[in-house]
Amino acid sequence: MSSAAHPDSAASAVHPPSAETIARAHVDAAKYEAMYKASITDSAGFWGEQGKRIDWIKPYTQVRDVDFTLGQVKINWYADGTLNVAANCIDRHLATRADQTAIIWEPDDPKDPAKHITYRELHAETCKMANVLKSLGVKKGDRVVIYLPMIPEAAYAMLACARIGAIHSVVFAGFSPDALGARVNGCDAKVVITSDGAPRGGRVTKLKDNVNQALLHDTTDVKCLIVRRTGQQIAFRQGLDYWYHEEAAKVPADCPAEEMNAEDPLFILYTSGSTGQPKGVVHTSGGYLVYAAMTHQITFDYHEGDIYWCTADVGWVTGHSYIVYGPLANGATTLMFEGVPTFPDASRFWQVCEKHKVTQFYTAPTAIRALMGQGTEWVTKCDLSSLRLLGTVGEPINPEAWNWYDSVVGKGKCPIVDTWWQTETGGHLITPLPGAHPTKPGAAQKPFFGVQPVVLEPTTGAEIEGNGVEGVLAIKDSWPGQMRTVWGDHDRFEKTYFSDYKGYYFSGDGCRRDKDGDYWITGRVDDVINVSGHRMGTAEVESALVAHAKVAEAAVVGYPHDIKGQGIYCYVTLMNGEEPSEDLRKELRNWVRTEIGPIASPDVIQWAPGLPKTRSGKIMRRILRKIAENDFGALGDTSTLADPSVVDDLIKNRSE
Ligand code: 6R9
Repeated sequence: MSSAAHPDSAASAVHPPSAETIARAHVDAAKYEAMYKASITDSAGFWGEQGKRIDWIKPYTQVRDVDFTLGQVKINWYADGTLNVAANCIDRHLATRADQTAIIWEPDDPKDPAKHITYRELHAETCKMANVLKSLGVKKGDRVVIYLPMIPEAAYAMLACARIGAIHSVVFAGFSPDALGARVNGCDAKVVITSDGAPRGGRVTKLKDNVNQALLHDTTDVKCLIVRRTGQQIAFRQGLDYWYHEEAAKVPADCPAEEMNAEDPLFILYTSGSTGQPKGVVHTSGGYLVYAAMTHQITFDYHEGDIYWCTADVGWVTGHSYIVYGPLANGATTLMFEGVPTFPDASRFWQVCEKHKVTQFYTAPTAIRALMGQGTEWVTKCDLSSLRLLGTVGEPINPEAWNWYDSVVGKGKCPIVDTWWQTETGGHLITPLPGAHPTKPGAAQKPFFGVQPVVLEPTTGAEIEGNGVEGVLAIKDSWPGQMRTVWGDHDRFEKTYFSDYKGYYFSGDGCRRDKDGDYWITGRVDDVINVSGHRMGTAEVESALVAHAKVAEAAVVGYPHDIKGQGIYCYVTLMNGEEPSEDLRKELRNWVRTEIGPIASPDVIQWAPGLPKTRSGKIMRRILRKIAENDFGALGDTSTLADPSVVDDLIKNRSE
């Protein structure tokens, strides 16, 4: 992949919004300036007003109570208010839009019929799911793991938890049994909701088998609720397993919505960091919903009657905020897609846009690059005249992909919002707003309301003022969608995000601020890699590799990959007496796939007789990254290495 354009290069052409876009937009340039200023100078006043976009059972009187000081970090928004998130996403729309479609479900196989679920039906289905969970003993505050394909039941399950005050933790259906088991244990879940199988791209993953394997050594009697999707055979655990359709038939289609405090956890979502195992990011109810709803409306310029489609999976935060919570809080019609962009062929996305007359389309650069490589005919043969706005998320977008998206998909008429945010941030933090900002290919551009990005000098942590500067990206003050803690480990929360740069939330990303004050995200500056928009800690892949009996040591780095953005490059040192071979390479690749999941599949495994280490034994990843990038001229200082000759060996073996 060519990296994001340098802000001063010719590729950074400016695309001003059209008069039509400006006229329709909720926010134009002048309004952005005024609102942004107000959001910073009077944060409590601004968010106090914005909080009213959702319904409260007991209105809040306190807006914010925030401290970013290491050792006493606390983040509270609307703390004395009470509400129910599911009631906000469903019940409050019933008076005005009960018969409007809430969810359009498009199945994996285009030959199967799509489903249109109205708000009235969403209410009944969510209530049934809520009552079934209750019948299995789930109470307010209990954790429920959701391990489902992209089927409507995934949304029902999330909303059902919210309705009864249970905390959901959605695990992407592509994760392995081990990864699932770790997450079930990590949050001490009472119930896992899954399906018999998950069809994707014409192939079926045996989800229930994975759950059985994940729970093999479980002694806490985790129950499992199984949605029938494929009809395949499954192994039932007597006394612990329940078919959803059988249980749902026994319960009423109405269930009261629990009164929740604004700061009660809504969900836990595990995400990768630079050290250790994935951490459970905790989002709470009130602030998260206000922020998801507001960003969904303004960034995507959502209006009544729009058909909005975000292609993410609910296993990631993008699916939480921009398939389920944001759109439904706004009473929107949100499209849920079970399949993949290239099945049955590379026209699938565009056919779905045509079929359902999609107005806003939100996807990841990796998908754009993959489809771009297939040629334009797949796009041009579809009628995309309904499209009004395009969005991207997950990784920096290279200008070639941006320009293709703009001209071939958007026909030069759709503004592109390149939204920078993270699992931790709950919603967009830096993004152009369609009617307010001329866009630049590859730039995430402007802070959303209330967001104060700063560029820090990486070593000293000093704020770098002015424009035309580069450093690491941190945020100065809180916003309502910010994560509150790491599940069960507030210390880790503080250490991870507030200890490197005192007084700031540190994002882990690098960035530039160009001459116009626009932000360009340059990618992670820690040991997190971004493979096809999926976040992965190199430490996770390393610990999977060293768990193999023949592996003595492993070091993993990212390297530029044309389609995936970054690929996974593994240096592996074998145990004494073990011989490298193609078979072993295959075996290790499969091993990592089973330990973590197919998304963690190594792209390159290089045999490394030794790894470059400092005298204190620290692996010098900087050098390994350069070798993986084939950039041998810029290895930097290798004199502190315990044995500098290992570097020559690695370079020699690089092309093998
Ligand atoms: C929402 C999401 C977060 C990391 C983040 C950054 C990268 C996301 C981006 C982007 C450049 C964008 N990232 N959006 N980089 N431009 N528009 O992706 O959350 O899975 O937690 O990943 O993704 O590196 O730090 P998450």
